[in-house]
Amino acid sequence: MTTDVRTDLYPTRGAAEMITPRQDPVIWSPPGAPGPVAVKDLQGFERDGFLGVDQLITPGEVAVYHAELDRLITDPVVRADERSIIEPKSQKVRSVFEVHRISEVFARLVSDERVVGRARQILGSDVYVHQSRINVKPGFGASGFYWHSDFETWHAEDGLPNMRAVSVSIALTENHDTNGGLMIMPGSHKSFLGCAGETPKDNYKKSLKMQDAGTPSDEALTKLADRHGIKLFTGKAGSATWFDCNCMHGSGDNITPYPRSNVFIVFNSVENAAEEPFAAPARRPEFIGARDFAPVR
Ligand SMILES: O=C(O)CCC(=O)C(=O)O
Ligand SMILES: [Fe+2]
Repeated sequence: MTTDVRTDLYPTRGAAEMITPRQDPVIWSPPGAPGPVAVKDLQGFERDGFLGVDQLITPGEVAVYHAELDRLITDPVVRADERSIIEPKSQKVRSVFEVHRISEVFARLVSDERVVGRARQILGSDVYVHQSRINVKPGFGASGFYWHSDFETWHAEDGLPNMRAVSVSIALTENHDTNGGLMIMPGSHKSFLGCAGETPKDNYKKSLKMQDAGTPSDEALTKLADRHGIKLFTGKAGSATWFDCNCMHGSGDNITPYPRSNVFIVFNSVENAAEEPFAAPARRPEFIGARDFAPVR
């Protein structure tokens, strides 16, 4: 057995749940640094942990990306790939990971200045893609994502040392208030909820379908929700939500007939590259937690 001598700013997966105040900035670029995000929007992001953009991509572009999503989820080779996660009940494709690597169309989206430029501005450096995925959420019973902080997983299982990552969720179908849209607790990104319980081996195989290790208790979620409230994100196809890596967030099932399909891209600062996991027996596969830290150009 080896002893981990690194400083761990965010202890998690121990004997008991515990709260650590955030040790990192939310906005990493110096005040006044140029970029596509307006000053007041950066301030809102700092305060709330998220930023909504009404139209990040045009309706014409939505059509292109949506067609690519359809192509990927109906391709039997993609379905059989380990990058695809299948809903246990309906046997439909739930997510496809690493879409920026398996699809030129999504690769273009990642390096689009409207996308990567915002990530660079928030993180104050060059950035690489830690993870990308499409979340399909078809109608008639697709299951949701239980409450979690992405950073809790990325720290514990992928070894991201600091809170210096940001996600963008771009809607490829309309996000109604009924079809399982994203919910965030505003301001929850300022404290880190370390979860109780050791990480089992190959946890990701189960956690991608249903979270278990890394899941907050009912008591902690009640406290957080009482303190911060819960905001539901709705918007037309082409709208986007940027959110900090440590936001407490989740989404409900989609029992409507209307699919809620999004593309997610997670940017991490090149100065915050993944190390060894802080609280898991082994690294997750690279299609979930990248080890190629080449900056997006
Ligand atoms: O958009 C959703 O339903 C939430 C997805 C999510 O939290 C994730 O992919 O980490
Ligand atoms: Fe998440």
